[in-house]
Amino acid sequence: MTARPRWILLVISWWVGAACHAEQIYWYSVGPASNLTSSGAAMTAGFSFELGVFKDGFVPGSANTADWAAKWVPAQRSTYNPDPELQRFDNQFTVTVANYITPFTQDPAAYVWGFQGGVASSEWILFRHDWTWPAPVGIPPNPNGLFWNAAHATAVLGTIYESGSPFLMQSAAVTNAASPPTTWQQWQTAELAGVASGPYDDPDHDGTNNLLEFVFGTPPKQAGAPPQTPVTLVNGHVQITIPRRIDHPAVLTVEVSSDLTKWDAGEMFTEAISNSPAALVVRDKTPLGPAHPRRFMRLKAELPTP
Ligand SMILES: [Ca+2]
Repeated sequence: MTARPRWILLVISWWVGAACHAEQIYWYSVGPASNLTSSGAAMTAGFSFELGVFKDGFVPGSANTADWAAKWVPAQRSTYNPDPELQRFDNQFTVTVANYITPFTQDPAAYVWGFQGGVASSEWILFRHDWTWPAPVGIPPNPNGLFWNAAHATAVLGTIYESGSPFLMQSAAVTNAASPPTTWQQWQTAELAGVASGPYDDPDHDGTNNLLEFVFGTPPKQAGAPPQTPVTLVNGHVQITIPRRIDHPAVLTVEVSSDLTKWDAGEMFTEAISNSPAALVVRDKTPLGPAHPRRFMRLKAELPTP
């Protein structure tokens, strides 16, 4: 008869111990609310919000947007919900001993970065309040968690009206800067629910497989024209412009050939002219001429090895 009370005591002890080693961050915007892009259009489900910090003591500002993505260390992502009755993002993150690692251990300022990636232009909003990344064990222990409400925040980029009028959040247009990366797995989960979701499947039957839809940021469930990769001639060298999504990481290789049979790639054969958010530009090192009256190019896309 004495064994049962002892068992209950052990369970209670474990539960209290676990609760003391985690801090909850509830981060959210209150909705429904008017949340807009720079053009005044309503934010869509294409918008993601990430909770995170910048490493190396980096302080983001409107003048250094090109450096943000390289310094950004996200803890969690939330997709914006455009449902008219919701119009918000919300999520909760549990800070544990396991995920309390550099740079989160250095009492960094915490931010929320909302973004919709694009090739020519992206939409961004970045904001924070007096939010400092917490330790897994609150000192003193915080039984309620932290509530980080976008309405209370100050925008580094974009605009926030705490009252929600004329809107709550509005993003700013950003060109020539990369948004935080969206991995193949994240994109697959978000874009390919309910259809053939392998990289070489083509559920919308438009001839562009899912991997290339990912690379170019086109909708994989909505048939469209093939991605355009303009080719020009520069001083006799063939040059291809690939307006790929730099925030959708994939391994891209341009191969060149004189006969469509033997294909070559690598620094001996091609030269990367630029690799900007707007496009990857690659030039054939072999000029057109009597020895090479015809030159061909093709693009190979592969998923990054994990
Ligand atoms: Ca397709």
